[in-house]
Amino acid sequence: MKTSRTAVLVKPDGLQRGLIGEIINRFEKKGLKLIGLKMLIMIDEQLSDWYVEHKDKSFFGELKSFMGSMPIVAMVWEGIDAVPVVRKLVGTTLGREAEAGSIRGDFGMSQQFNLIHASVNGEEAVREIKIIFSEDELFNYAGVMETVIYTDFELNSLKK
Ligand code: FUP
Repeated sequence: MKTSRTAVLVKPDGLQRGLIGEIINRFEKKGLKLIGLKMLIMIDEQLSDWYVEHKDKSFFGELKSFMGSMPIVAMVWEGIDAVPVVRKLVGTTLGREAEAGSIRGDFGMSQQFNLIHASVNGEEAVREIKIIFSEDELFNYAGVMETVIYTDFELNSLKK
């Protein structure tokens, strides 16, 4: 068991669809802890960095211009296994095929307009968080609900 941080973006379509509150609500209710939150328009340099793994793909330019066309809401969530937990809540890339109950499965139909981004693994999360947040924009605070979200055993294993 390991606590981890993961980066989430509510994309321009998620903003326009009025899903910011719904998305935050789902993560909060799951028991994840919000440690960073920011609204911004990502600049081209940030987007080229963010999507570097797709730089040779045909959709790269279109994806970047879509993502930079409007403000997005960036968040950092923390919890035990936060990266895979959040990926599961988000659902698979193509909205039409995403699992019912997931964010993309419940609210999306498209591949590019898939509402939300979530880090794919721990390394990517660290890399992505740095693109948008400085260390002093991330908050370390005691979550009073943690003792009912996790058992003592789980909480103690985090301290080891
Ligand atoms: P995901 O990790 O589920 O966000 O998806 P990917 O890393 O595979 O894709 C990154 C983004 O590129 C997705 F949000 C949607 C977009 N995309 C397209 O626009 N067209 C494609 O053919 C594939 C992905």
